[in-house]
Amino acid sequence: MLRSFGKACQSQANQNPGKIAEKDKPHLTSALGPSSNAAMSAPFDSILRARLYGIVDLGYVKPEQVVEMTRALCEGGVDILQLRAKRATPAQVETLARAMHPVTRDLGVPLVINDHVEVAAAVGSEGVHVGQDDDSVAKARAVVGQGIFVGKSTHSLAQAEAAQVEGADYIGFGPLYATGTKPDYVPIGLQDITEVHRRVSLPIFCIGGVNAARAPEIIAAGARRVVVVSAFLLASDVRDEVRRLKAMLP
Ligand code: TZP
Ligand code: MG
Repeated sequence: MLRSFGKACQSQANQNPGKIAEKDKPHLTSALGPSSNAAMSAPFDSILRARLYGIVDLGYVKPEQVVEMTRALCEGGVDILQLRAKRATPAQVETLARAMHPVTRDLGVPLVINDHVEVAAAVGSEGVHVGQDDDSVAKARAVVGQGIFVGKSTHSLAQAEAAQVEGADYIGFGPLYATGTKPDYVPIGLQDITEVHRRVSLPIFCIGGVNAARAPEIIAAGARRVVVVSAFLLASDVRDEVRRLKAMLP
């Protein structure tokens, strides 16, 4: 059955910015101020429903395998799919995105472009994802417009709160464990997962070293949504692995 990308005003976003402790208040401010966040950056239906986020990472997948991997991940049941190609040029990312998009669209899975906001705008992907060192959420949104959701990587409670104030539609939170997919980052462990859900009302996707063996402890620590990269891309049967992990999520 096809899933839709329907967009709806959501009621969860930033209902209580006062929850943020004074001492932890981020230095980032959106042009419109934190209180306008909920009205201006309502996340989309598809993100609110999403539990399992896959990434086609060109560190693991050859360009000629991208379309088949996209199909396998989507048919297995990922709810969102990102294209991440750290060493590719914008033109190469755009070519890959244009190859993936008909597949993701047919299967009702929102496509997110990592880093390249201009590519997301050109291709008309459903989302774009920025990191701490990339464009701000406001700048990304200025490029892609209001119709494309903007996600942000966060690596601490303070960054997660800042991303919410900044107007992100969802956040990644991690890496939970050390991972070869993002080797330069210190793992943050599981101990802040419950607290980040208390402080941040956006959809939170826990990321970094997530696999089926670890899923029970990650879920027990409070995670409701996860991102899985290498455990899917290196699986002998990608569809089966996606189904297996999805069945474990709450
Ligand atoms: N951001 C934080 S960890 C990570 C990213 C992109 C990589 C996660 O990959 P894996 O293979 O699931 O550990
Ligand atoms: Mg980035």
